Amino acid sequence: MAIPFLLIGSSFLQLCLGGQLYTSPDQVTKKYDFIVVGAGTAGSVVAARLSEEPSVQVLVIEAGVSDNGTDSDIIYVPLLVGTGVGTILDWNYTTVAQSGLNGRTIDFPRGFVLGGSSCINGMIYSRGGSDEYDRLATVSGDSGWSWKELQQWNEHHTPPWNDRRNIGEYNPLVHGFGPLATGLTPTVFETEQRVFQMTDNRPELYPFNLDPNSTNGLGFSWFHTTVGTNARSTSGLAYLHPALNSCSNLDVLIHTQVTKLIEMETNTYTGVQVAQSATAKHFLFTASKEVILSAGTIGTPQLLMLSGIGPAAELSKVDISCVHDVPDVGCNLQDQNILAIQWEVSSPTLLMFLSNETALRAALAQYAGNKTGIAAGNTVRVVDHPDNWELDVRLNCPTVAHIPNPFDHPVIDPAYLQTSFDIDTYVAAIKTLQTLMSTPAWDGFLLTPFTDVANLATDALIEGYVRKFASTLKHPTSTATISKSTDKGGVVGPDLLVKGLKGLRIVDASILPSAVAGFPQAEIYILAERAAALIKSSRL
Ligand SMILES: Cc1cc2nc3c(=O)[nH]c(=O)nc-3n(C[C@H](O)[C@H](O)[C@H](O)COP(=O)(O)OP(=O)(O)OC[C@H]3O[C@@H](n4cnc5c(N)ncnc54)[C@H](O)[C@@H]3O)c2cc1C
Ligand SMILES: *[C@@H]1O[C@H](CO)[C@@H](O)[C@H](O)[C@H]1NC(C)=O
Ligand SMILES: *[C@@H]1O[C@H](CO)[C@@H](O)[C@H](O)[C@H]1NC(C)=O
Ligand SMILES: *[C@@H]1O[C@H](CO)[C@@H](O)[C@H](O)[C@H]1NC(C)=O
Ligand SMILES: *[C@@H]1O[C@H](CO)[C@@H](O)[C@H](O)[C@H]1NC(C)=O
Ligand SMILES: CC(=O)N[C@H]1CO[C@H](CO)[C@@H](O)[C@@H]1O
Repeated sequence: MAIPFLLIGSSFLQLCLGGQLYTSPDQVTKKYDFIVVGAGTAGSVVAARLSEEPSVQVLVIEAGVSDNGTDSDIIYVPLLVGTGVGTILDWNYTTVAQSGLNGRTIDFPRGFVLGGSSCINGMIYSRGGSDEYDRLATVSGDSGWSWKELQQWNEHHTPPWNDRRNIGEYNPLVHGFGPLATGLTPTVFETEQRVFQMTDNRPELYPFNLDPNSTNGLGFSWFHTTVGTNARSTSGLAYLHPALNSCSNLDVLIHTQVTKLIEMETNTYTGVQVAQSATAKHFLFTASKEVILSAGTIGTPQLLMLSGIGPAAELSKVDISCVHDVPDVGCNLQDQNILAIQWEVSSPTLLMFLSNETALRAALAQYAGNKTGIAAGNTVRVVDHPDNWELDVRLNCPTVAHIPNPFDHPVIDPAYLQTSFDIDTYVAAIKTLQTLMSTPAWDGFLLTPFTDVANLATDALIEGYVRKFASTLKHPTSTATISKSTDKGGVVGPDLLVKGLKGLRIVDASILPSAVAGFPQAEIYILAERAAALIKSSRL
C-alpha cells in the first residue's frame, strides 16, 4: 500500500513515499539496516521508533494477518473484547496436559496479526508498582531499567465516547503523552458502586487506590484499558501505522514467518530466512546492523531453538544441531493463573446485557453508525487487587520446546499448580474473597453463588475446585530472560543483546525475569520504548 504524498517544508519541496505494506517476500527488494521479527506489541514500538531516524531503513516481518481486514471489528470495537481468541487473529496454541489441573490441556492464545497480542488481549492497562521495574534493574545490573529512568515513557489518557470526565477515578498526573491511548469506563454498573462502597466502609481492609500507578499497585482501583475515545488502541494503531503512513523508511511484510536466524559471520546473526508456508519458497533477508527478535514469549525461544541457539540436550532430542549452547532458552516460562468465581445478583449487570442478542445487535449497529453507545467503551470489569485476586504462579523450569518444522506448534508446558505454594496461594485468595463478599456492601445484591462457593469450606475442597477450574490469564513471560553481563545464566544482557552473539537483540515479553506483578502489556510497551532508545544511542 504505497501512499505517495507531498511534504512541504519551510524551504524545500520533497517527494516522499510512505512505507510499503508487503504481503509476500518476493515483493521485497530494498536493503535494510534493521530487521524486526514480529510486528507485535513490542516489535511495532521498536520499528516505529527506529524509523524516526531518517538515515536508517527498517523492515518488520510479521507471520500473521493484516489488522485492517474484514474481521478488524473484532480488534477495534471495545465491546468485542475477547472474541479474537480462536479466530484467524490467533496462533491457537494449546498447552500439554497439565497434571496440576487434573490432566486438562489449556488453550494458550497469542496474537497472529499486525499488532500481535495487543489486538486480542483483555485491554487492561496496569503499569504495576515501581518495585516491578526496580527488580528489572537489579536483575540486569543496569539502573537504566529502574522505575526512575523508565517512567518517562507513558501513554495518554483519553475521555470515553460520552465524555464522562472520570473525576476522582484516576490521577491525571501519572499519565503522559505517549502514542498509546488508554481510558476509563463510560458506564458505571451497580457492581462498581458496591465495590467502592466497600472501600469507603472498610478502607483499612479494602483500600481505595486512585491510580494503580508508579508507587503502589495494590488496592481497589478503576481499571485503565487500552481503549481510546471509541476504539481499542493497539501497538499497530498507536505506533506502526503512523510510522508507515508518514514519510517513511519503514516497510512491513505480513503473512510471512521467519523460520530461521542465519549466522552471516562467525557469531553474527544478521540474517533471517522466511517463508509463507512449509512448502513455499524460502527467502533470505539480511540487516546491515541488527536483527531484533520480537516474536513473543513463545515465538522467540522457538525461533532461537530452530536456529540451533538453545539448550544442547533439548536440541539433540529433536535432531537440531546445537550451534550455541544457551541452556535458559525456552526454559523458565512463567504465567499468571486465574479462576473466576461468580455469583448470581439481584439487579441488572453487564452480563445480562451481553447475553441479550437483541440488545447486543442494537449496540453494534449504533457503533457502526456513529461509534457511540455501549459498544464504544471499555466494558472490562475486574477488581484490581493483585494480592488476592490474581496469582503469580512461580514455576520450576517448565519449557517451550519445539519441533523441527517451524510451522508446527511448539510444545508448551507451563506446569501449572505443581507446587504447594501455588495451591496455598489459591486457598488464601479464595478465603479472602469469601470474607470480602460477605461484607455489608454486598447485602441484598448477591444471591446464589454460581460456583458453589459456600461449599468450599475446607482447604481440600478449595484445592479440588481450583484444580478443576483454574486456567491461564494469558500472561506468559520469561523464556529468554535478561541477566547481568557477568551472569552465566539468562539469555540476554542488560542491553538485550543475546549473550555471546553479535547483531541479535531480543525485545519482547520473553526477556522479563519473572511474571509481572500487574498486567504485562504496559511493561512491554515501556520496555520496547527503552530498547529502541538503547539501539538508537548505540547503533546510530
Ligand atoms: C487473550 C489475551 C488476553 C490478554 N489480556 C491482557 C490484558 O488484559 N492486559 C495485559 O496487560 N496483557 C494481556 N495479555 C498479555 C499481553 O497482551 C502480552 O503479554 C503482550 O501483548 C505480549 O507482547 P509481545 O510483544 O511480547 O508479543 P506479541 O504481542 O504476541 O507479538 C509477537 C508477534 O510476533 C509474531 N511472530 C511470532 N513468531 C513469528 C515468526 N517466527 N515470524 C514472524 N512473526 C512472528 C506474532 O504473530 C506476533 O504478532 C493478554 C494476552 C492474550 C493473548
Ligand atoms: C484501513 O483501511 C482503510 C481503507 O483502506 C483506511 O482508510 C484506514 O486508514 C486503514 N486503517 C489502518 C489502521 O491502516
Ligand atoms: C485459529 O483457529 C481458527 C478457527 O479454527 C482458524 O480460523 C485460524 O486460521 C487459526 N489460526 C491460525 C494461525 O491458523
Ligand atoms: C433485550 O434487550 C432488548 C432491547 O434493549 C429489550 O427490549 C429486551 O427487554 C431485553 N430482553 C431481556 C430478556 O432482557
Ligand atoms: C448516534 O446514533 C444513535 C442512534 O443509533 C443516536 O441515538 C445518537 O444520538 C447518535 N449520536 C451522535 C453523537 O450522533
Ligand atoms: C494511589 C497511588 O499510588 N497514588 C500515587 C500515584 O503516583 C503518584 C506519583 O508518583 C503518587 O504521588 C501517588 O501517591
